[in-house]
Amino acid sequence: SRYQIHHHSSSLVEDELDPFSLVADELSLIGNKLREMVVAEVPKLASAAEYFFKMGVEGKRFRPTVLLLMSTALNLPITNAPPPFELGGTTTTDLRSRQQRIAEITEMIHVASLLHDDVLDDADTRRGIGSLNFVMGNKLAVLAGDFLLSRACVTLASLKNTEVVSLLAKVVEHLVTGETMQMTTTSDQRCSMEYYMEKTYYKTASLISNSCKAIAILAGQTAEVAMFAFEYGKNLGLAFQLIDDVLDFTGTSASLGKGSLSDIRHGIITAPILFAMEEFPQLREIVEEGFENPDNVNIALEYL
Ligand code: GRG
Repeated sequence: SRYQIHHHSSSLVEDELDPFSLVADELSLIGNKLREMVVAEVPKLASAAEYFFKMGVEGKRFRPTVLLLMSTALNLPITNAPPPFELGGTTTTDLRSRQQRIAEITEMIHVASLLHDDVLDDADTRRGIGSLNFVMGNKLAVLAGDFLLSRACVTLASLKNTEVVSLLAKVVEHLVTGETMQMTTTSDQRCSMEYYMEKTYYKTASLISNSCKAIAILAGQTAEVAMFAFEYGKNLGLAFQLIDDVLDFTGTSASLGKGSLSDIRHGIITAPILFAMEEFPQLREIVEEGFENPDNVNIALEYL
């Protein structure tokens, strides 16, 4: 809901370039496929696994959107003609459907990481509803995340491309690495922009960059083009997390689908604080004292 689709925009140009509406039909196919992919035999596991794939709580689908657009860009032969901004082109349906599988796998890995993240953070809200751990307990939330990862792996293996398998398998390690870096920091690390950017690559950008690269590999593009796709996804992912971190300070519960100020209250130092610290070195003392004391949250906010 933070990136609303404006179906009734008055400007034709805006409509044509709205990335979400360009792939809206295909995104709904992916939504259906995801619901099929998460069907489990054991009823309790089934209801846990399908929790965030139901209509209305499917999130922004940012990653699948980017990946479908990446497919459109990379499956077309390079000509001097302007990009048609249309799906299909010379793309074979077989290639396109293999790339749709990447979009589904990526979204499934993403949701699995959200389920585990909410357990680690003891979060009570996600996407505007009770988090799965809050509604069904930590144990089922962990198991549902594991289940989604397994289903993602099976689909990944079915693509029979070992390079793509290792790229996305590595991403899971990166998610774990980023999360571990976030929860085990020295005071110097917490105040370092370099550490923040490295953590952000692992936590957020790696999934987007490596899945973009996977799209390029399936398209049969050269290693150089695959690297450009990776770089594009990496920068987009870093930008996405920077915006997410700003929104944590500026957003409302309604726009965020969870409470605001959750990072700082958990003692997680993000870009807005790091930038403010460059301008106001005295803020570092507050950061070092920590944010268990809510007064310190308010004092830090004064500097933003
Ligand atoms: C089990 C794969 C796995 C990982 C375990 C917990 C963990 C390690 C990693 C957590 C990584 C994490 C939560 C990163 C944050 C990524 C992020 C920007 C989430 C918000 O994404 P949006 O805004 O969410 O795209 P929606 O709800 O729209 O899908």
